[in-house]
Amino acid sequence: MNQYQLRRAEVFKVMEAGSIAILFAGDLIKRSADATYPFSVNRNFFYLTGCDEDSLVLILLKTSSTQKEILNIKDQNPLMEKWVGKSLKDLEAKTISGINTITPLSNYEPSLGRLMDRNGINVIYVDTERDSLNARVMEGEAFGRKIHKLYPGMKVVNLNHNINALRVIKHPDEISDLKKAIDITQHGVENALRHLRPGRKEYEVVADFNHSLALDNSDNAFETIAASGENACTLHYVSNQKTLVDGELLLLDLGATYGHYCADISRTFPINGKFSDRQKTFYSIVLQAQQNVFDAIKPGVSMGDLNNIVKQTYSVACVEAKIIDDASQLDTVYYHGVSHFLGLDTHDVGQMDGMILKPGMVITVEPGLYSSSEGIGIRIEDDVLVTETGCEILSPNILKSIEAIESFMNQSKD
Ligand SMILES: [Mn+2]
Repeated sequence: MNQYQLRRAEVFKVMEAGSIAILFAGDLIKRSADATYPFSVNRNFFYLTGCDEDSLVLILLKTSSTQKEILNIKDQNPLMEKWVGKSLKDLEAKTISGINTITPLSNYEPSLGRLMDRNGINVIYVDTERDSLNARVMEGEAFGRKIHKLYPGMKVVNLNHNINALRVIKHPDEISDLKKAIDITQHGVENALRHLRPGRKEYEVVADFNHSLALDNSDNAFETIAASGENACTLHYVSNQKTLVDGELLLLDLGATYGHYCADISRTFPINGKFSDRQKTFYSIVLQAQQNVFDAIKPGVSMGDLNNIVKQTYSVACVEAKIIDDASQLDTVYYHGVSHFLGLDTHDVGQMDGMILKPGMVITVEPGLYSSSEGIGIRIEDDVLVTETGCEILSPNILKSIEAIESFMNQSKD
């Protein structure tokens, strides 16, 4: 069985007999006139099928005696293919997903009605998420509402948290995709660094990163942050307009994707190629906090524990370095969490609250330290796999120590 088959088998375990689960790849979203935004597949759909095309619909049927999988793909349209290229074919869909029954989308609604009728279906599972009362209605939610209307009394259940829980534990194939995304990110960081010098603009650094990503046939996992000097104290600074000043630091928070898996890396570099003593002091404290977190990561530890380690490190070191007067001022120089899940989404799905680390989880470790009065903002972020006994750093080769950064920056200027 391939990975997608194994994942669907896990979803079947959650389903009651006499039920159907429906998942949607998502539709193209109109931009203007006949232009659409680039398609971005629903990640749970992708996780369960491996198929990456708009409009596809996955149906899982479970009765007391059988389990059936159906993938609905676009009706074949040779004329349309002359304009937009080939759509997913039967055999291709079958090979990728491991689903034997592939049917055209035009068949989906009539056949769904029949399936429900003939199999005594009384539960419909959808996958829908809503993080705000005013968020756009997604396909899964719209379908759930339609079922409520058409089949009074039918139970509609949301599978979203069940699928998210599966996604939290990564398979070795997923780790391998993440490592590729991280390698591409490393190329991009090094290209940006080769061209980094005072007088250039923050957005030019972003352009150098993006140029490298494009050559690696990759894309941004999220909007790149290139924040120099005091801008780095704004956590999600993305306007990237400032001119790089000699003597200031540049904070980069960026990531490439591979097969939809996201890298998420932060590095902080001296714009002129050399850290000042004060910058070194800040940098070393953040590096130490990150190392202390790495040392603590193992199954059974909570994300809250990890953040406390950063705070403990800082509450001594930052007072000693006179960055703050006493530990009570800590939240003026450190004001975010140290970790989040990483995977098909940059801020990957999974319940964070009270989460206890387990082998196979992938998290970021990203302590930061920000003093706007000193014009210094630093964040160092690596991606980490939780193992049986500790952790594996997935991004060990991206320039990080003061010596490595300075030596790279002073050799490779062109
Ligand atoms: Mn991050």
